[in-house]
Amino acid sequence: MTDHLNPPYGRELVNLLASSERKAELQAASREWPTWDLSPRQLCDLELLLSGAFSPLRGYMSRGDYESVCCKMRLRSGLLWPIPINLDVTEEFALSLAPGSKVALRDPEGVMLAVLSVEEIWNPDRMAEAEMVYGTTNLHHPGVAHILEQTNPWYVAGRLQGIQPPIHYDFRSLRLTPAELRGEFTRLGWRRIVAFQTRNPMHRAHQELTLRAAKKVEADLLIHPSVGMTKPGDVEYYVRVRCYQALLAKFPRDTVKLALLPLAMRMGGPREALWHAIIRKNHGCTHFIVGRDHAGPGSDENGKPFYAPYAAQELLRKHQDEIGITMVPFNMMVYLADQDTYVPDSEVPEGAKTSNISGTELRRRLAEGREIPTWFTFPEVARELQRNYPPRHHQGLTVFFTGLSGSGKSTIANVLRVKFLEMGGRPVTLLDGDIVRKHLSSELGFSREHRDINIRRIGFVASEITKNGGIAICAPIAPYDAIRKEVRELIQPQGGFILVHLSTPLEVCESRDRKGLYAKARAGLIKQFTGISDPYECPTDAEVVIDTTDLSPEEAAQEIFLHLEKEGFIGVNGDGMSSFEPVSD
Ligand code: PPS
Repeated sequence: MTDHLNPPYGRELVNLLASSERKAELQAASREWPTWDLSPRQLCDLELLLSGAFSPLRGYMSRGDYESVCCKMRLRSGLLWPIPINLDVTEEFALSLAPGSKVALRDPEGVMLAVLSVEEIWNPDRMAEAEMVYGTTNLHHPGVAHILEQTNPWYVAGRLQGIQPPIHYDFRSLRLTPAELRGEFTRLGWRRIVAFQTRNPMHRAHQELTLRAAKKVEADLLIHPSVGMTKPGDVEYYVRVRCYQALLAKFPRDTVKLALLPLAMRMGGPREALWHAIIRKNHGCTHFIVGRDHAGPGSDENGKPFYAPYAAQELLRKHQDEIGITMVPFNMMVYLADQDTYVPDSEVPEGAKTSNISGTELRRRLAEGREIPTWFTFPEVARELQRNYPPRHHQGLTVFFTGLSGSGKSTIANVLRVKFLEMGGRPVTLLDGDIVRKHLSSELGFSREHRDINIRRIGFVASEITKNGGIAICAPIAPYDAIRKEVRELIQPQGGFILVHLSTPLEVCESRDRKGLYAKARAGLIKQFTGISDPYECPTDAEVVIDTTDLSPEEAAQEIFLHLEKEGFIGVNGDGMSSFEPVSD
């Protein structure tokens, strides 16, 4: 019995999972139906539809509901609902459907998760949707960018029958559906529950804020982080969850619970705050904390915030009674150094000195291996972040050479390899042009298409090495700018990426002609030879440019080393380990 808990939104907790007999029928019939492979965002939405976190929705919105939600924030029934929930598909797929069609919705492995009974198919005005839901069509808004750049152009409406929820192997004991969480609250004897939504690691300010909020309304606390898709660039949820787990010990016993919400956030500010509140009501919560700039997407290209800092609180204040959840509003918490305490910024005594560390500053400190003060975050949380965001000289790194044949790539790359080995600390792999062509790309020739495939393969291997903390030294000709940029995009998020352009002029390379290839190319014996009968696009984005005409390989390698040192990729003691040592467990 969970009757004493806050009732679901629309009074009934939706559960779209079909009975076992029905599932068997659906599975047998599904052979005839078209299949739609769900995107990561669609998987999140489906999971919350199936579990009833989006109660009272029973599927993807009809066109009427969608338009009403966009313009009036209400379903056609009049019920408040701020965010459209649709299945977006390609035009080709949409045109293969008709009302009455059934679609098998599958995960990336092909497992059928649900059956959609198609009711409507239409081509929405996504620009108008962005304007109405987010109040802007500016692509710097991640919600807008998603609608306009990643959402498919056709929407399909219809009811869902669930076969099984999306499969997760991580943090299973923390993944609780609304029904499971309600059951847990009942077991614990919790009635008044205040939920805290977050997409960031929690520091001392958040711990103070949530504790104060719980005390203020005499409620137990649910820490309910979004672990679906959040804002691009956020700390990945595996790390965050370990930070939250470390933080649990900082709360009074038996008054706090952690559960994960597979929500794909839209960064929709005020409207999203209403949505978050509805979802928490469905999980049985009575109260919901809304701080400064809730679900805020940040600022536009001119530094102007998309939403006013307390716009989300204003909107929820207006609608909280109608939703049936009480907002616990909070100002930003700041640290009063003199009193070693946190207070809301509205309660700072006049003239008092306050401190704060922004997300950007925190990332900078981590990248530089600097200390993170205990007034800002608990040491257990700091340790978790340091472990996962090591300073640059502990991160993986790719040094990517580009230049003509004979420009010195292989020789300098080899000097660099030996120097890194001498330094120790990170494993080193040399992906030299010739070696790669022997082992990884032996079937490829020198057409643009084949060269691009070759560079893409090198980039993939280097990105894996970089991700796993090693050093990849790549030394192909890589004559085309677009593919070099693609490789940079692939590797940069995994660690460091340094493009080194060996700009040694063609005449010098040709006069060296160590392999006799230029002579053959001039004689027409080798076709499509870079610099002679094939193009070389000089990079304009290289971090280091070296002309080796009058430089020894050691001197050239030293230039690269100096750059790596300046950028923090080599520790100050030059040993790759430097002054920073991760705090041992
Ligand atoms: S690419 O364009 O990046 O895929 O080229 P890469 O894999 O680095 O291979 C270049 C080496 O292959 C030899 N070789 C040629 N180079 C350029 N053009 C043509 N047509 C060609 N045919 C063979 C040459 O030895 C290159 O090695 P390096 O070390 O650059 O001299």
